[in-house]
Amino acid sequence: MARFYQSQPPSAPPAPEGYGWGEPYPAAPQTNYGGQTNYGYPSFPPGTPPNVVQSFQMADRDRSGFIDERELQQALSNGYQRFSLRTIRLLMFLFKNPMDPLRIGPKEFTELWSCLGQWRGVFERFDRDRSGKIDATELKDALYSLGYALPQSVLQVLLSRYENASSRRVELNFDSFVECGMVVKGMTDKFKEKDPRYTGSATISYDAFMSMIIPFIVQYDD
Ligand SMILES: [Ca+2]
Repeated sequence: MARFYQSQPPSAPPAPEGYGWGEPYPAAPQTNYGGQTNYGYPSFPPGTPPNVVQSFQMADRDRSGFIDERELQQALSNGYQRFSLRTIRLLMFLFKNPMDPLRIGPKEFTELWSCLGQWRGVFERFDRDRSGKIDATELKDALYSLGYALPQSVLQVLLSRYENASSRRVELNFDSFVECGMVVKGMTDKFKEKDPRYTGSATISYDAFMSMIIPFIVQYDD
């Protein structure tokens, strides 16, 4: 039986933890923000790069220590990349604090930022023709490098979302690439919960299946 994902990426290890996407960050932050409170904020994880702290604080206009989807969109757009609200909602859904599904705090924001940095690294590594976009072949290779061996038929369905009438060749900008990546990662992670030994198959009840998939589709299709 074909395995659609692997427990370990076959090649191309992910970018280092804490990579600040959009621009390089100093190898050793000059100030340790971990444990510090600014404006009564919940703490950032130790070693959080200063630009991550700054982006969060700039977006959190009401100084609540949490940011909502609009503020997250602003925080991530402070660089050069604007994310669609659709991608933002998907990111919120995947990185949410279980206690507060509509807002994220410093811890979730830092994890999200680090994850985006890794996906930015993958995007740039697999944009082999340097077009600034990821085509179908580049997407397939990129996902494979991360351990997601998707069947061609599934890839086609995934990409069909980004087709438009004027161009038959689908190319993804970073926003759409992240959206695709989060869908694949998020749904694979859900499946892995039911397949802890990574056999590639799982037995799942109807109720569990629906509970697993429906919240995801609602977010993604919003
Ligand atoms: Ca390309």
